[in-house]
Amino acid sequence: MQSFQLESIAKTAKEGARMAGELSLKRMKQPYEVEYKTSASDLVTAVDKEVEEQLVKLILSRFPDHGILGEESTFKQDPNQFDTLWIIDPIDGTTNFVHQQINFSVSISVYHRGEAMVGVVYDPSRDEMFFAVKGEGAYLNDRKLHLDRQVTLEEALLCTSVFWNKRAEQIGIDQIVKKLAGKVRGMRLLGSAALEMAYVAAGRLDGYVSMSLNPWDFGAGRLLVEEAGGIATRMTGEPLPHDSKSSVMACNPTFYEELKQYLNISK
Ligand code: 2AM
Ligand code: CA
Ligand code: CA
Ligand code: CA
Repeated sequence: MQSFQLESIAKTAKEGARMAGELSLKRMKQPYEVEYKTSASDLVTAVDKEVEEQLVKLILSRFPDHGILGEESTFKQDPNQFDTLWIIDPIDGTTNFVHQQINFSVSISVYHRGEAMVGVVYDPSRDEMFFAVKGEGAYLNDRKLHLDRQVTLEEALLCTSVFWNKRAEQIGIDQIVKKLAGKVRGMRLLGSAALEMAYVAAGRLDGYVSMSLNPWDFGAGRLLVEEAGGIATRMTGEPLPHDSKSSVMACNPTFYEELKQYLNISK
């Protein structure tokens, strides 16, 4: 990827995240439709769809030959046929958007031939822009992020999501998380995977673990964590994919190996 293009892609990603976040905040104050996707605990709103449509429009107006993989499937072509792929989640934390009206985010990442180049997570409620470019570091607004503090697992504040279902019981991860909760300083569950990973990059959380997330949940967060000096992989230690579901562990490097010993059970 040419540096000129990387720069304009990064600029558009940031601009798109701000536009999407501001639109969500505005729509949140008006009535909107809420639907069940697969169950009462899996919501989608008219705002998720509208925001994704606006993002797709912006991206294609500037980069008509790029592909887009979005949670709400607004882009109609096969995303695998493009060298440059935008992976977007218009509202990460839809349940929080509906109930709490805070703690949701927009997540945008750009991959070139399978490699993460740009990652943006924007929290419109707090006006916090988490931003990373491959090889150029991670930022929260204008502040550069560095995970240079030594943290042991006993001192760590960990975060998890979507563990409490039948599949979790079958794999046994509910018991593993319970055991981990007894070991670490504290456990949190915020409800936006993208924001939780951004918080790991910013040192507000020391680690994040989850089963079976989609690339739009972790695509941006993983680059933020990596560029801040942390590690983000599958629970097996394998690299995170950009085109399929995966478990995720993202943390301060000090206790990565120790945490992996607890989690090394499944993809
Ligand atoms: P979403 O709000 O974009 O759907 C919630 O704990 C986190 O997990 C959010 O990042 C949420 O993203 C994601 N998630 C993915 N699939 C989910 C599901 N079936 N139910 C609830 N959250 C899900
Ligand atoms: Ca969803
Ligand atoms: Ca999501
Ligand atoms: Ca979403």
